Amino acid sequence: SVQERTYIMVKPDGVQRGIVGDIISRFEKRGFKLTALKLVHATPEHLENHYADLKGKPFFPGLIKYMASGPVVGMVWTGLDAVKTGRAMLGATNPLASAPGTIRGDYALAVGRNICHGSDSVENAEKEIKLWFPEGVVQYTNDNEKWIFE
Ligand code: DAT
Ligand code: MG
Repeated sequence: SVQERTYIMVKPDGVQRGIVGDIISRFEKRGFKLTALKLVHATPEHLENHYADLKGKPFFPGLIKYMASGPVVGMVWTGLDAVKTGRAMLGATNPLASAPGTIRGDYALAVGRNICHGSDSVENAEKEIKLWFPEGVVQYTNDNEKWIFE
């Protein structure tokens, strides 16, 4: 759908390394609409909720520690096929398998420091948006839409 939403989050390494602007810029230039944005130092409890599906994996404690090590930038982007296209823009989970031109393929080498999160399904996107933006997102119309969608 043209109004599909995805949750994109620059991880603490992406913030520290100054890649926030580039990631925002990629989604803007692709034609997605910025729908919510926040810089937050999340608690381990909040991050365990975000990554609840991965509880029990051997890397889970390290993942939570890394994600809680500094602020993250959470965003909601809206547009045609936002979840799938967002994942394509991110690249593979392991940056070594990410094509150059993708976010992870351009900026990362290690799976445990892959700089950016993106929702993997529409259902999970809506769950993540609720978790990170319980206050709701911003409703507005973007006048560019007639140049991006038929
Ligand atoms: P993705 O972030 O591509 O959706 P995921 O949801 O399977 O991947 O895992 C969440 C994060 O956990 C991932 O971005 C990095 C970390 N991770 C996944 N697999 C890992 C592994 N084998 N070793 C270390 N960290 C891992
Ligand atoms: Mg995932």
